[in-house]
Parts: sequence; C-alpha cells; structure tokens
Amino acid sequence: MSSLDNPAQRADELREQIRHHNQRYHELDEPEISDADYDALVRELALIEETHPELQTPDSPTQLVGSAPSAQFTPVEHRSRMMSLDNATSFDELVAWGKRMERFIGDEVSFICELKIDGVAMSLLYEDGLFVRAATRGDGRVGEDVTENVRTIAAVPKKMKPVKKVVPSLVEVRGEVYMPLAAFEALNEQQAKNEQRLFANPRNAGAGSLRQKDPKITASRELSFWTYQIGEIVGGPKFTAHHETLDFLGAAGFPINPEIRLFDNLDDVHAFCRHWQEHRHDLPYEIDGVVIKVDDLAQRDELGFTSKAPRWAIAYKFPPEERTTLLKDIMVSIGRTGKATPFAMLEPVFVGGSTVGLSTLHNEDQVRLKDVRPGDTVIVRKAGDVIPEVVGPVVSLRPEGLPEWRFPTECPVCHAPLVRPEGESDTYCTNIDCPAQRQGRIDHFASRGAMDIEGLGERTVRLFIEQGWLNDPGDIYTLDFEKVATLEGFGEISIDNLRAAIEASKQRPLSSLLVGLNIRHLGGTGSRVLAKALGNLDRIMGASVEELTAVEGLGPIIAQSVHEFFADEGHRDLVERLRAAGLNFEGPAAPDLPQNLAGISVVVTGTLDGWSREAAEEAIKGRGGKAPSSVSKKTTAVVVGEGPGAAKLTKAQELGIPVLDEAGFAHLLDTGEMPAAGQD
Ligand code: 0OX
Repeated sequence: MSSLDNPAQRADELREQIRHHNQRYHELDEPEISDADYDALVRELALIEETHPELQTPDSPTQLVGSAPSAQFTPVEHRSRMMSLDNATSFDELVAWGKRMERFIGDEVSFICELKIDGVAMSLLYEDGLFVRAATRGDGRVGEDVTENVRTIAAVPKKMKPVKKVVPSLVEVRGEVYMPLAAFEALNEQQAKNEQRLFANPRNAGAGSLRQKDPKITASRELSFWTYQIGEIVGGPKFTAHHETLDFLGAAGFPINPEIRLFDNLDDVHAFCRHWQEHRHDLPYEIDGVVIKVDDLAQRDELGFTSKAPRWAIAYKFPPEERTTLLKDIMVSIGRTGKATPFAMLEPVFVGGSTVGLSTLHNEDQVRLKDVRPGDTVIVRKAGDVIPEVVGPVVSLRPEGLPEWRFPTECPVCHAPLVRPEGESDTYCTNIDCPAQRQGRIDHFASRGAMDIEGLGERTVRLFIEQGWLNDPGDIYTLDFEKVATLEGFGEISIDNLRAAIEASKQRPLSSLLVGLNIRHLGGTGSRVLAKALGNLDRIMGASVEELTAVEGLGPIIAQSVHEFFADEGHRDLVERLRAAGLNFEGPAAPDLPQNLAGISVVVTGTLDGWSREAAEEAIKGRGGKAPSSVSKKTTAVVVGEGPGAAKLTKAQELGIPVLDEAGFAHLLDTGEMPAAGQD
C-alpha cells in the first residue's frame, strides 16, 4: 500500500508497525529491523502527517519518545521530560538545520558537536552529591528504575566531587550507558563457549545487561558511561552555555567524552561529522552519528521544543552499516585445497556503502552458532573496511517450521563425500580430481602472487577446463593454440598475448613456482625462505623433514607439509612435466625487489582482478612502500578495484589524492612512478 493511494490507511499501518518495533527495541532489547529501516518507517509516517495534518493523532509515534516502561522494573516519573532527537540523514539536511538555527536567532550561533553514542539513554539522580537513582528513558515521562544495576558501573560516580567547594543539593544528569567493543567481543566469545545465543551488537548487549533482575549479572558485563546533559540542578552554579555545564560535570567526576568540540561555524560542524563518519571504527566503542547542539542556553530557550524533541539539537546519523534482508539460501563453495566453505545467498541489500548479495559463513560451527536458516530474515553488517557479515537471524520473524540448515554430506560439484577431520573446524571435499579444486589450483598457479600468467584468469581457465584441455597446471604448457583459436573471443592478438605470458612464466623465480604448486601452509614468505635456503627444486624435493625443519624461518608444520607434498607420486609427476616444459627450477629466491616505493603510501580498496588484497599490499610493502587501510593526507595514491569502500573513494576525492585502476597500479609497481594523467 503506498501513501499516495490511501494515506489514512497507510498512516495507520505505519503507526502499528512503529509501535511494534518500539516495543521490540525498548522493552525486549530484541529489534526485528535495523535502525535504518526503522527510521525509514518513521520518516514515511512523519511525511504523511506533514502533508495531511488532519491525519496526525496525539498518540502517534511521531509525537512520542521511546516506549512505555516494562512491568519488570518499578516505574519512575522523570522530574523533567527526557526528550529524543530529530535526525538528519544527509549533510544537506544537517546544514539546512544549522542555517535555520542561525536565521531564527538572527545572530551568530556556536554549535557543540558530540559523538552520538550507540547505547541506552540514562537519567542519574544525585542528592547532596550522592547517587540515589538511575532510570531509563522509557516513554520520556516515565522510565524504569535500574538503580541497582547502574550502581555496578564503575564509570558512574557514586559521589560527586565538590566543584569550587560546592555540591548541589540536587542534580539530574543524563548520558548514555554503553558496552565498549572489547567487552562486547569478550561477552560474545563467552556466549559462544557456553553455546548461548550471540548478541547482535554492543547496544543490544548493553541494553540486555542493564535490564537484568540480578545486578550481579550486570556487574559482570563491563558497561560504561558518557555524560552529555544536565536535566535539572538545584543549589549549584548557573550556566550560560552547554560547554560550561560539561566542564562542571567533568570537574564533578562525570566521564565526559574527550572528542566533544565547540565550533562557531557550520563548515567546521560539517567537517567534524565527515571526520567521524570516516573514523568511527577507530574508537573503542560504537557511535552511530554526531549530535549537534546549540551551545548558548539563552538561544536554546528561544528555540524551544517540538512535542518530542528540542529544536536546538539534531542527530546527524551516519549511513547505515546494518540492514535486514532475506537469506535466500546457504550454499557451499569448494576451494583449491578442497575446503568447503558455506556462504549466504542474500536478497541483495545496500549496506555500508555497497550492495551485498553474498557473504561467507566460514564453517559449519559458525552456521550452527548463528543458527541462520534459509528463509530467515537476517541482519547483515558491513562496517568500514570489514568484509560484510551475516550477524544473525531475526528469530521473531522466522517462518514456522523452518528447518535447521545441515552441512551437506557430499561435494556440490563432484558429489564425492565431504569430510570434516577430527578436531578441525573445516570440512573438505575428498576428491583430488574434483573440478572445483582443479579450477582453484590452476587459478592459483596462474595468479599474480604465483606464476603471474596474464590472460589466464578464472573465466578462461573455466573455459579450457570445460574443453578438457586443462586438468592441472602442467597442462598450461601443452595448450594447443590452434584449438584455442577456434573458440569464440580468442583472436590472433589475444592468443599471441596468452602464448607470450605463458612463455614468460617459465622464467619466474623458484619461489613463485613454489607458491604456485599450492603446498598446504606454504605462502609467499615461506617459499622465498625455502628457495633461498635450498637453492633448487630438486634439493627441496629430496629434503627430509629434518633438513626442512632446519631451514631458518620454516616451522615444523610447513616442513612436514612440504615433505608430504613431494612424497606424493602425482605431485612428482606434475613437477616432471613442468621440468620438461622448461620451467625455471633454480633459486635463489625472487631477486630482491626494487625499493621503488620507499616513502610512499598506497591504499588498496575493492577487489582487483589478479590480486588478492593481501598480495597487493605485500607487493607494495615488498617495494618499501606503506599499505595502510585508511586514506589520509599522507596517502600517495588509492588503488581501486571492484566494489571499493565508498568512504575511501570519497576521502580520496576530497583530498585530491590520485585514484589508480589496476593498470595504473601495475605501472606504479614497475616504475615507482605515478601513471601519466589519463592513464589512471
Ligand atoms: C548520545 C546523545 C544523546 C539532549 C537533548 C535531547 C537529547 N547518544 O550520545 N542525546 C543527547 O542529547 C540529548 N546527546 C548525546 N550526545
């Protein structure tokens, strides 16, 4: 139903939905939808009520704060209402609000910017300096008495310090109880160990910890507190500006967030919001925006309140990093080692700056722990640079009778049994000839980090496997190019290029060949160490476990794995075919790389065709450069692949940092020089 067809009916629907979600969020600590989806419902309702004022009702959720207190705790009437905040979800809305403030006041306005802590709003009451009561916001008028639980929070002062020798007879302070990220992670680890359901995020964990009947449980949960407002003060100093109240609260012993800033213009407010949008994950606690407040208290009085929020404050909300979507299916992919990795097929959802349709679920235990089932509504999170993840199901929305997901017992590609070795968390396809494993091994052999055969990417390898031309990396060197020429899309030039790339790969250093062979546990560093120490492939093949273990920098697990690899007849046969093809078997390791990137800093974002992120960063570091994960003024260039982090791109553009594609990156690595304009 769209609001255009029947606005009255749509408004009713929205009110009912919003009330339901208010209860799930505020009373049950178990939201069913993400904050962003909730905000969208409220905005839609507010828009209908704005365009059809006759449809507004006094009990509409747009006119109310939070949710009624639950019967589990004693109700507490607030001495003055605890308001909520209006939102701005774009910089344009934020600046429009700021200009409205300036226009209304008709004078200069100073703004205080505070990080918007993603926690639980709390009112603390002090009588003669002693902590006597804590209450949640509830519906803004009546909250829940959680005094004994809050008493266990170390950051909440139990006794105020005198300021200029004075202790007010009554103070009500407001702030946010939150769970620091480290505590949240430790708590979830504990939950996993005890096979208990995981908390979806620190806010839910914090809210759940506060609403315990037994304060001992709250005490075990490492909650903390930031103070941001005085509700009421009797017998204390008089203030003329918000920053003075914060100074007073700090002096009285309340924790005040150190990032709070006072600005005298909107450009600086805007820059502060941009900065924290980019750096929110540098903090040890979660924030979901910035709260901007008019500093001058007389100006605040002039501005006043709407029915539920002060006009003198606004929350700039960051773009959402969590959304809910449908988990369509759970599939299993087979890697080059045979590892079977479950992954989620999602109804694509725009979150954290890009569209997410697939997400790894890592292994069998992870799926079991999260208990996600095809058909579930799930929470998807993409935070900063972190790979998108399925956080968990929204259990209350689970269709009845939805079966638990079971790890398949046979390989989805070759139908051989899947086996999970005892004591391991991973499951493997047992068929060494599995086409998926084969493809993975050949892709890996030809990749940048190994033999670097340009033109032999995943698609071409798949095509050649389908034709029956490639079974293992050895077949690359006996490809019949006359047959290749009969395939669509392979013209003379591309065939010449492919032939040349395959020829060139024969001269790659021994360490690259070792990487390409796909020996379990042996990566780039180990391969270089091995090639340098033993000098040629025959010596490596003939070495005993003891000899291999004696190589400095090679651990016993790698030594054992290398030995086992070459004991296998199939592998020895492959090596002989590679020898016959004329590949370089002689060390030393890769010639020392030119240090042509010394002193420069290159950020890689998105997926590059022939490079994993690690390989690209290793290539930069190997040449003396730095490869940090975020863009700053010190960044020399940003290399952008597919699906880049939106924040990094924006930041690069704002700072005027050159953006390179894959070809530009290759040029930079080869020459140490930035490609000429137009080439990037
Ligand atoms: C926060 C936060 C929340 C005062 C006026 C209405 C809301 N989550 O960090 N609320 C407020 O301000 C109140 N400030 C904050 N910093």
